[in-house]
Amino acid sequence: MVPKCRRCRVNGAEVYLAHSNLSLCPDCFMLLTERRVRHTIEAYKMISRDDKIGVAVSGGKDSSSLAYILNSLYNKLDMILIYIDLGMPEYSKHCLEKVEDLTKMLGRELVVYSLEKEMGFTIMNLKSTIYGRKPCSACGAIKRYLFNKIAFDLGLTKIATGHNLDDTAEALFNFYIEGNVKSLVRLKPYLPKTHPKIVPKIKPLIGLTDMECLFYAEYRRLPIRTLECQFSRGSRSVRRKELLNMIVEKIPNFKHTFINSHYKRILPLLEQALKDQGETEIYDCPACGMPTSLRGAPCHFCKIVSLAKRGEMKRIKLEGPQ
Ligand code: Q46
Ligand code: ZN
Repeated sequence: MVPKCRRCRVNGAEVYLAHSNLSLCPDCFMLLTERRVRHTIEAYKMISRDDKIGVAVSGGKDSSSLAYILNSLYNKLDMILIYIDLGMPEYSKHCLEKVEDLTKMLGRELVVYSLEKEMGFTIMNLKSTIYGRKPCSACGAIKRYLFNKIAFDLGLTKIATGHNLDDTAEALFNFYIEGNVKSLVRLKPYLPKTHPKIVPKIKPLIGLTDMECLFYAEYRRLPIRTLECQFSRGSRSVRRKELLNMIVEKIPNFKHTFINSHYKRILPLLEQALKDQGETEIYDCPACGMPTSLRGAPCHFCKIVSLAKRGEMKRIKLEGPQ
């Protein structure tokens, strides 16, 4: 017999949330998911009435759910969608179609930035220049830089990204293993303005798992991509997520506890330690004028662009928050 939803006690439960031992029907699941996002936004004071928000969308389940939830929770909010076309054959076009459908569904404006048209190269060009390696760290650095630059040029006050609990647990896990304290400190649910050209970043989905975002997008019938980026399979981040999921099978609330302890207990200590060491300085890139943690040297984005244009991609260390 199908168990009843623990919330309404009327409908049959379809979703089981192991971390809270809760079985829910689709309606109650969607309602609870939206409430949890609102709670995250309020807890971290992510949004204020006069904000102009740019939602970074990719056609995936997370950013589509994010745009939909923000649109329904704050329908008076000044909000646009931003999509970066990375120029990957088939995949980028497919994602853009989904993003355009979502934009129509929400009745919002969409800004599309084409890497090829604006910069003269695509992620495929990078691929051919990184000997045998996936272009993901360069791709991530490009997207972080461009979302910030586009939002800054458009005069937006915040950028909302669809990073969820699984993404965050995976990234924290990686930075802990690497001992990468600077990146650990920058990986926050709400990254405030630390330089006049840095647009604050918010992650309203940080309390939702991959599975919750997927179910939400499916129950709401959001247009989401059905293709995966050719470089995502078997990547290190995917393998780290699989590893964490194996732990969750034994300890269902492991990721929630890991993230909560990090933000409540460890992050304040790390932030203080970096401040004491004077490691929080931000400089202007001599090539593009945008902010960088590198003193007197071109920022990571400018390095990638110049190497991509010269057709060589050396092993460069790319740091930074998601
Ligand atoms: S788009 Fe870019 Fe991802 Fe593709 S190349 Fe890697 S980072 S996998 S989110
Ligand atoms: Zn630069």
